[in-house]
Amino acid sequence: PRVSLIGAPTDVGAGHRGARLGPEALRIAGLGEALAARGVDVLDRGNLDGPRNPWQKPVDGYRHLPEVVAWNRLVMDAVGAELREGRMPILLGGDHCLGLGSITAIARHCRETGKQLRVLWLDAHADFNTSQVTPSGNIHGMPVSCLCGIGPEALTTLGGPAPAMRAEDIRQIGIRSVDPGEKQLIKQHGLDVYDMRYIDEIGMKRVMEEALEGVDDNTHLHVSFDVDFLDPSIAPGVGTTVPGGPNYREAQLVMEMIADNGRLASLDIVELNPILDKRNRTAKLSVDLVESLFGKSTLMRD
Ligand code: DIR
Ligand code: MN
Ligand code: MN
Ligand code: MN
Repeated sequence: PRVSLIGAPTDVGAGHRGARLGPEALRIAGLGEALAARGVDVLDRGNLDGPRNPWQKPVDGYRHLPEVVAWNRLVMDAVGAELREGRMPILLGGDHCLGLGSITAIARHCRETGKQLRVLWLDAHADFNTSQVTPSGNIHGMPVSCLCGIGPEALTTLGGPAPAMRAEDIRQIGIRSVDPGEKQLIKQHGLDVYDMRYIDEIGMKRVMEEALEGVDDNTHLHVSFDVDFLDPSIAPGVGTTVPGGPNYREAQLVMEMIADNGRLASLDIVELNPILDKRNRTAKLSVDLVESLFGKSTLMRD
């Protein structure tokens, strides 16, 4: 495959500063080199340049809405440009509000090319809040609702008429922190959530089989990887750790099964906060997982 790395160094959607350093942390951990070593044609497009983080309180339930809109426009355009060139975009965040711009571009590309969309949202959080129910005003807790057409018009219509995506196009995996109002919205909109309890009960292998069901040659598979998906004992370098996440092997299995499926067409790596990390270990683990996502495995398998 031909891959383009797009850095989006911002934390305007988050409640902690530091995710703006994510792109450099991933580069320093060797992301580009690891992909090249797997035979991937890698182009590093450098970083997008959006507004600085003004670090203000929420207004009407949204923190930094104009800045979030500006960053997401940049991301949408950059991701869209790679897709039109037939390259696989890897978005290096930045906080998870950027999933909105990334997936808006991807969903539009799917409409233009007649592909079915499947999004795997790997996260501790459902990111399905609205301004009415958010406990924080942080827009990184809202990209999924915005993609489904629920949210401020500036975000829901980023790429044309809302919704950018249907609730049935997404599968959420690893979820273990959902806010009270968010819980109701998830039920109401029928989101497919594989929470940690479900993973404990049926195991990661069956969860991934279910999440990938129907992903065929006519499907664009997008992975939105919030690094706080991982258990904090192995991935401390994120702003909002939640205990009880997938362990090292469960996370590897997720990536290996996506690789085996063979339809990965775009990826976000978000919420990495190297300020909170030790010796860049969370970025290194992320690179390790991306290697599996691109087909690295212990043995030759058939
Ligand atoms: C919480 C935390 N649900 C909120 N969200 C996220 O503020 O909306 N943390 N996405 O990473
Ligand atoms: Mn394409
Ligand atoms: Mn998230
Ligand atoms: Mn999260």
